[in-house]
Amino acid sequence: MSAKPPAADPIQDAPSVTEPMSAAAGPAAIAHAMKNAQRQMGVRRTALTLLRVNQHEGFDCPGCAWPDPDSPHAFEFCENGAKAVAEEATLRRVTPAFFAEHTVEDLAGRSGYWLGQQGRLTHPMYLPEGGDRYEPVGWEMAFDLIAGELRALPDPDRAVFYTSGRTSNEAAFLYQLFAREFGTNNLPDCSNLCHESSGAALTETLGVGKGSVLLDDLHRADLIIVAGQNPGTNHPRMLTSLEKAKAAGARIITVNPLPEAGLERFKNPQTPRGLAGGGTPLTDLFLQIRLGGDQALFRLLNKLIINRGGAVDTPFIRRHTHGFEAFSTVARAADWEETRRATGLSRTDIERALAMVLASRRIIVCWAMGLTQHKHAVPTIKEVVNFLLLRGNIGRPGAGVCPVRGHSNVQGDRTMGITEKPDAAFLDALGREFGFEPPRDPGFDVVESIRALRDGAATVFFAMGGNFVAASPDTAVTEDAMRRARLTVHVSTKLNRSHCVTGARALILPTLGRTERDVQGGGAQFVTVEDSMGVVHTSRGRLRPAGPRLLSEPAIVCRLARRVLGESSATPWEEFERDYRGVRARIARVVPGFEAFEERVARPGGFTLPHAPRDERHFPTATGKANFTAAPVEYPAVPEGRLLLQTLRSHDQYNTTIYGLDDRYRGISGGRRVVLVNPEDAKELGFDDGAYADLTSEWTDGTERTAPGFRVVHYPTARGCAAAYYPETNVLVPLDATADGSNTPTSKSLVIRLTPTAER
Ligand SMILES: Nc1nc2c(c(=O)[nH]1)N[C@H]1C(S)=C(S)[C@@H](COP(=O)(O)OP(=O)(O)OC[C@H]3O[C@@H](n4cnc5c(=O)[nH]c(N)nc54)[C@H](O)[C@@H]3O)O[C@H]1N2
Ligand SMILES: Nc1nc2c(c(=O)[nH]1)N[C@H]1C(S)=C(S)[C@@H](COP(=O)(O)OP(=O)(O)OC[C@H]3O[C@@H](n4cnc5c(=O)[nH]c(N)nc54)[C@H](O)[C@@H]3O)O[C@H]1N2
Ligand SMILES: [Mo]
Repeated sequence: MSAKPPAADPIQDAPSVTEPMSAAAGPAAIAHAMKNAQRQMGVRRTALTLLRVNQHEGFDCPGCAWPDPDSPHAFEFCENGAKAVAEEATLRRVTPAFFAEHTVEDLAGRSGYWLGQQGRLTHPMYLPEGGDRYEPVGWEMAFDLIAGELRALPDPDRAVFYTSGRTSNEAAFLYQLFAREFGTNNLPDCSNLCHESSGAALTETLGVGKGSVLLDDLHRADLIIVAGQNPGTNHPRMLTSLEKAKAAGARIITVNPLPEAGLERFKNPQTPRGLAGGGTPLTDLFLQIRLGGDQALFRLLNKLIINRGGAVDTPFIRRHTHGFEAFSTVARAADWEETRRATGLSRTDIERALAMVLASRRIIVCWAMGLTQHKHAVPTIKEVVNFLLLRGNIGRPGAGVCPVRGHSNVQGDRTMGITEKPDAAFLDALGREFGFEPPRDPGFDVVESIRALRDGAATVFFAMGGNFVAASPDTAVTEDAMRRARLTVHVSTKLNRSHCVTGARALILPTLGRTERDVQGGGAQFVTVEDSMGVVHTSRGRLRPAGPRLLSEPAIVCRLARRVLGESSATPWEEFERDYRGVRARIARVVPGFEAFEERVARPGGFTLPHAPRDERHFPTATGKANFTAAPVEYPAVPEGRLLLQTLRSHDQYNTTIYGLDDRYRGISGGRRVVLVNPEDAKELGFDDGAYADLTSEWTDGTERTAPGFRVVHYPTARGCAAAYYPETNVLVPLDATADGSNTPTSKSLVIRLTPTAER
């Protein structure tokens, strides 16, 4: 199988390469943010908008899910937050005239970058069966079309309702309610591609699938381990917290195959020292691990802790945990030689890490996609939990698990019931509140949805945000599956690839973004979101909407629900659309932790959801205790002459949204088709820096997938490992290559070989 990049891409991909940087942010970051924002929004709008980001009376940054401090700076944003805002608040528009000019085939030949640069969607658009381009359509007609298709289905499970993580709590709650009243739990979401492994591991071991630390804990920790995360690019405001933690005496261990600039040194643009000086060094110990070696690393550390007399917290283990004996038996079998093979780390490195662990009473482990997107992601995260449990680091101030979420409300969407595997208690409460019998069978996750579309088991695809075909694995398979649908519908702010690879008929429904005013019959509305640490707060946009025809996400769901469900639904959809307070009143009655929602969310900074392990060392697991687990150690096997490839983000993108062609901290500019390879490996394989290679992934079932034409960059990554950007490399990820226990695509461990690119 091979997939060509879009053919007629007018953007020249010609990467040039300099030395990677060793510090993040600083004045250059502000300058970049401003330049980019002014290009999209002009000077006045830039100033007005950026001042409102993450303020108590402002809107929640549509960038990442990192929490806001109690008293935000006047400029509580970062370079990449500013880019996310500019991308949405841009003055450019994609109008019906644009669609009249461009056929769908033409659009399908453009790069994702080009599509995104065209601006905000302004009109509902319809692609009729057999048509070659989208045409404007009225909202009522659009809802009729969708209702017609949905009602004609022989079974509600033939429809799939995807969600991306920017959707507010209110919209998410309404959306899942609509899907379930319609009769299906087919509610896949971007979590399936993201932190699903964290949720699975934490639910089994601690009883709650979320992080157990608050911002304050980070500032009180003795030791923070950041494993498999690049906060300098993806959660830049986290660097401020790490800096604060260091100032209070914390030490930081970074575990990563790549030396990432942000973790090396941080120049805080909010302090004089960060603006003028060399910044703060963050990482005290850098463990340059091989891709997929983390479980082995933590297992050996666990053995060494157990063997060290008095190092484990015996009273905590006795009182609060289960399975310690079985775990310690297995852990004792860990050995140095296997750990070295799995991790590539030296004994000295690991002994240094151990000494830092033993010297620390309060330890936090932070992680993101570097741990979640592997075949053995779930056991890896469970091993991190074992590590923390051994020394009582759960439910103690300054300690705990900190999975750092991606999308700004991806955690809240789950809390609101966006999941294909709802628990019975949630369904009971929902059914009781709205007087219907919710479906009980589990629905499709992302990978299962693709299979269902491919096999004809699902024929209608509806997306609340996101860019499903570009974010999903196995691009050729996914696109082919999408083309088999009867109808594809996208509620979107910006044009993307998923609008160009459609079912027989397709709709684009333009919606308001976070930055925009949302006025309904009941007056000006706000929405709420939940950050990565379980803090729920309001978000209020102030800008005039990108066009008069845009509807908010809650309004779209309410109108669609009325049209599809008709008399059969007793839910007051019209009232919900008029005034979101009505929605919040229902959330308060259905979702635990949201009692007195309206009142508590009105307080500056909002409120923190309860978290039993954190708050009271109560573990709502099957055993009623925190569970040690004893999975066998795994790590990827890489045959001779092959490399292990991770697919990651550049500094100039938000997932499938490409802001620009530079990856400043890594020294790459003007192009994205690059593959970073350790210089020793590159030499052994016969690739000079600057040579061009095709990347071919080799999957266990014998199939191969190729992405052609990548510039080889000699880069200081761990031996045997390589890195290239997503989504260009999604063609290489087999649909069936997923994590055990979470079904998340293994985007961080693909066995590949390089072959010289024949012609360019
Ligand atoms: N500006 C910006 N912000 C974003 C996003 C964005 O695209 N742009 N995306 C958002 C989303 S949805 C998410 S989920 C997060 C993603 O945030 P990250 O997880 O930081 O994103 P990635 O670029 O995938 O980076 C993965 C990191 O893990 C390391 N890594 C890879 N494999 C391994 C491994 O096996 N072991 C270890 N120890 N390290 C490994 C990589 O070298 C890299 O540093 O960011 C969110 N924030
Ligand atoms: N190979 C590989 N694949 C990956 C990953 C990886 O690391 N490697 N990471 C995975 C991860 S962590 C994630 S989270 C997924 C991301 O998958 P998605 O969430 O599906 O993708 P995004 O690129 O974030 O979606 C961008 C689109 O969302 C729309 N949008 C933006 N804001 C709004 C809004 O407020 N409302 C609505 N309705 N629409 C909006 C815009 O039209 C924009 O084009 O990708 C996954 N795919
Ligand atoms: Mo994500």
